[in-house]
Amino acid sequence: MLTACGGGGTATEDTPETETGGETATEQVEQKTIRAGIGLNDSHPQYKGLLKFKELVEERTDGAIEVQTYHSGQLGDDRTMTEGLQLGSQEVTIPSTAPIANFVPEFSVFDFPFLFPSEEVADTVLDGEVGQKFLDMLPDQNLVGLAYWENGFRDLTNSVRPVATAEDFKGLKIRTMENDLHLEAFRALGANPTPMAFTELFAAMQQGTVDGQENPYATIYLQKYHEVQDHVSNTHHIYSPFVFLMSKSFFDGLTEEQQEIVKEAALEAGDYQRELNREANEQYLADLQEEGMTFTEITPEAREEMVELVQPVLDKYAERIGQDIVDEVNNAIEAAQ
Ligand code: TF8
Repeated sequence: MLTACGGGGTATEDTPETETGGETATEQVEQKTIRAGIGLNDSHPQYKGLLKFKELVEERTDGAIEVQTYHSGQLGDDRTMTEGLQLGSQEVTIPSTAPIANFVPEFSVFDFPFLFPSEEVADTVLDGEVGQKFLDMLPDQNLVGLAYWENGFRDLTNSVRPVATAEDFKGLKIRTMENDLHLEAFRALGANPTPMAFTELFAAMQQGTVDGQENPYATIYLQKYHEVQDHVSNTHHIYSPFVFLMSKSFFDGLTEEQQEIVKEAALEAGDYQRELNREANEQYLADLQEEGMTFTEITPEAREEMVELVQPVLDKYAERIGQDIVDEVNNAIEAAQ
């Protein structure tokens, strides 16, 4: 276990450069740089969590690992940044599970609509054995999953009409993440969905290419979607986890101690990020209404109808992903309640 007093001790230099000329016997710690990119902007808890990770890693490695942070999709969208990890053009990104499913299809199970009943249950399942089982599938893709962070419960916005029931989804052009399950679920609800990278979303709403989108309140508010959207409903249709990903080749090149440090820092920064995220999601619904958006509450009956409409899609994906692993997730969810 790691102690929290990273900065104070002696620098542990267990990778001496043995081939450097030899005039000086000074051991040199190889300087490493983590280029970490995320999709959301610098006011979002995702970025605040990343800054915490930077602080912890730099302090605990005595600066031997530097963390450079990039927000707002400066390094690309979730998919291209994840590819960047595989190619070695960046070392860290924190995508939603939906785009990760394009690399490891099993991850789609976390995006089953109405799967997680609460954030607390999600924490227990993701931080437990089942969550680890999914992280263990990542190295095959040259990715290492260090921790689950939180994007959160997704809620629908649009610029056409208030949405109270499945009926109201009819014909709405909704941007979805680039994930087949999302696409099919929105079709089943009667919407007309289009997959699109997050980085293109604001302009698409502004230009009317899409009528709406779905993301947690924090994203809706902090990305200023209220400037181009009129209506918000608490559909809470999907709980989106984030996964803290590191390039596997980079991770393998770290010393064992450094691997422990980055892993522990990702977990600790994740706790902090989840806390900020929950506060933000609570606070920003009121702010969205203050900005002039109408808010529509989804009744339990209306939500039940949505659950029924998406069920065939879930059955199809459970078969595709493997009923066993889907059952395992469902059992863990039940046990956590
Ligand atoms: C989406 C996701 C994104 C995040 C972030 C950009 O709608 O919810 O907000 O994955 O990395 O694309």
